Amino acid sequence: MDQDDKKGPAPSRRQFLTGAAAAGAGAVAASSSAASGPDPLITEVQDWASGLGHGVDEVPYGLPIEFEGDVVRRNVAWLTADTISSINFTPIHALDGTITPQGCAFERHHSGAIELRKQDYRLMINGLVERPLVFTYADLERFPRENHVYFCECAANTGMEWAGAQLNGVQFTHGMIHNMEYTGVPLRLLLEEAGADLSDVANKWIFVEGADASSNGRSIPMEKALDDCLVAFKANGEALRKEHGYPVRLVVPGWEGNMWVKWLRRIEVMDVPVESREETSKYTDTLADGISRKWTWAMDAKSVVTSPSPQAPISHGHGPLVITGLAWSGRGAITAVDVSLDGGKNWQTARLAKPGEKMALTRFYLDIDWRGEEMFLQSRARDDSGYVQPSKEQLREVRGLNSIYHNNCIQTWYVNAEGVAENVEVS
Ligand SMILES: Nc1nc2c(c(=O)[nH]1)N[C@H]1C(S)=C(S)[C@@H](COP(=O)(O)O)O[C@H]1N2
Ligand SMILES: [Mo]
Repeated sequence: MDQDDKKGPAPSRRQFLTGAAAAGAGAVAASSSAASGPDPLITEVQDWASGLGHGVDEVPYGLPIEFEGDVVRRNVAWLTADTISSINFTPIHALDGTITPQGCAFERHHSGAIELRKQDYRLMINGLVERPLVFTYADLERFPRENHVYFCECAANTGMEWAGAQLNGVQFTHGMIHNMEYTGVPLRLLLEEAGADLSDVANKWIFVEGADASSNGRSIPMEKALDDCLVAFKANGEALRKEHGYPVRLVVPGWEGNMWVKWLRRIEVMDVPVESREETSKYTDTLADGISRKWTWAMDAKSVVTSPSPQAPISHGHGPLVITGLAWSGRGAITAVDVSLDGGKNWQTARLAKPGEKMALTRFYLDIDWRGEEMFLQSRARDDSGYVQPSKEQLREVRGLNSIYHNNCIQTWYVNAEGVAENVEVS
């Protein structure tokens, strides 16, 4: 549709689609005009129709087509001193559905992504066990396995936004998240195999370590370990990528990404938590009074509009607009997502692509007719524990301004009359 459209009466969606088709133009191409004559893309034989394409085997393992070359992980250079202990971000503004392809799923490592061959892989379970055991990769493959889709969110996701709107792109504000289908062995089965002491489970812990130099050691309550943790070796059907912990990583559904130890090498059964660096000085929230809150494991319900957003402006002019985004909760399943076009004054219920699944990303859509009005776009997630995603103000009332981690507040994008979006804060 072109700008003249503003003046006339709004066509219905049906008229609009047939009208555009009759004109031989792309249904929502703002630049097309019926007056410009026949479209050579339709009336003339193109190269791709007059020659042959690639044969099979041209690319034994396919990569995205070159035209999608901007759908890549990106980092923010000033955030960390180097790329070895650093983070990059998933291009969630350019993805749809819920599954994150491994190749563009964010990476976070403390001492770089290591190369560990399956045949060199060992997993030790020791401590309060009847039989300390070492599993090889081949051993793990002989246990009954399960498939589950879960999100993994770094506790630092959205952390740069506490004090005010900062990074102008949903990839950077919310891209420390990915969502994959994992194949793995329930950790419970391996703990049972080693004869872990399961008396007084409420006071038992495991301490998990990776094989990389940082080791990223974390304490996990035994109840969680027995409940739903997976020792995973496949993601989205294929081997884990090196950067996601090849050949084996721990999956800790709904809980902060730091606990999802990659290159998993040792699990010690204990009756106390270790209180390691990663769970004290890091990944801990300092409250307004300067006191740090101990243990914040589950990632509270959160959502964000991924398009339109600063990296995904509205480029098609007035008329039908698909507003879309992601919602998730570390405490269960998303039951609903509300979307506001006016900074939280009025809310509409979005359409969920599928019913929310436990501790997995949920895709939502709101289909509107956009007439060029300015918008303050927000989304608000609700989960099956009854929790409602808080505004930034509400979160600050409870947590103050000293926090970095675990920021699950409502995000606002200002969209102007041209469809350009910007990260802003409304209060
Ligand atoms: N061994 C090991 N495991 C690790 C880390 C690490 O540096 N080393 N980083 C952790 C952090 S902070 C996060 S957020 C997740 C990130 O997983 P990803 O790199 O697959 O996205 O891995 C966690 N597991
Ligand atoms: Mo993290």
